[in-house]
Amino acid sequence: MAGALAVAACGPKAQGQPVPADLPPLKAVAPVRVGACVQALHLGDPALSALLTREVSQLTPEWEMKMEYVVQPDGSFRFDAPDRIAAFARAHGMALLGHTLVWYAQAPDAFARLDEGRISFVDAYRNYILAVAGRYRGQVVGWDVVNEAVAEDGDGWRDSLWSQRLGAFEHIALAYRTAREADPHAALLLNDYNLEYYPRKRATFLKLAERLLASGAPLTGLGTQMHVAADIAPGEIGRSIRELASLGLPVHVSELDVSLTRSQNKLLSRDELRRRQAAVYAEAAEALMDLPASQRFAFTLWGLRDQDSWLKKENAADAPAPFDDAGRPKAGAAALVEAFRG
Ligand code: 9MR
Repeated sequence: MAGALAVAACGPKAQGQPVPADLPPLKAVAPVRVGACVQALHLGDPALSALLTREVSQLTPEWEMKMEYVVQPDGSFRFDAPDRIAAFARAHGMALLGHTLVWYAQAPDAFARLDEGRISFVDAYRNYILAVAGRYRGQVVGWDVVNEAVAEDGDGWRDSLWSQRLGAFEHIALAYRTAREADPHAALLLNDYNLEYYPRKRATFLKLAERLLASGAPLTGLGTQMHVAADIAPGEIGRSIRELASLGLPVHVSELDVSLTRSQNKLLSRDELRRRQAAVYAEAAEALMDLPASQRFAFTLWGLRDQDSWLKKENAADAPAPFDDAGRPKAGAAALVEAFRG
């Protein structure tokens, strides 16, 4: 009844949809860590840092812990921005998720033009992982060790500088072994996207995880990014999460956002897409909540506010996040609260 009254006494209408005025923080109702990505640059925005502090219990650096930031043109490393994110997390009692050590999409020139007379490629690769995972040892709950390893059509693994120089499977296994060497306690995750859209990609992703485990590589969890569109068929997210959980490893909903403008179904009105967007947020949370507690790693949103989302930079008409530009909860945030409460 209290819930019904709260809904009746609606606060400001966020993006046209009524949201309870007294919506509790996500982290207060979720039985898992709730995360968000963040850029060091944005931590200076007091409205954002207040929203993060109120809503989430885990942070993922959106890009400043990747090679594109850490590796400088001369091959040296810089950590000022990721250190600021780590300090913010620590100061606010939040967990920190390292993202990401090895990504096919990022192969800095410093690696490509390595003088192997001075250092072998394999040593440079290991040194990088040891330096980064070692620096944040004891500060991170885990790492997305290898990001997006599986080909989009599910036909094997992605080609990259790393696979070419170190071997398609070997560079992946080596990344896990080296990350474990650097940090004995961090969760070591394999992270990928479109797993809910492409069953073949999901199957290859699971096979890769199985092969890593069989080889003795210390893989301890699976991340499913979930950059989805609001018109995704109901049930697909739940099916994907259940299948991913079949290996028995913890599952991380690692980068969830729900695009309006990427929807393929052009017959759906903007209002209908917003309604579906809230339902998709709920389905993702419910699917994770349906797993045994030991298999729920965390639930991470790739941007709390619309204005911070990479999708909005791609298409200004998008509004993929659970909070609007001003940080007011949208129907998606209300749906998450309901779903977390069970
Ligand atoms: O949202 C991130 C964007 O700000 C960065 O410019 C980009 C490249 O580093 O990465 C985006 O995040 C990606 C994530 O790291 C991996 N999965 C897909 C995400 C969206 O592209």
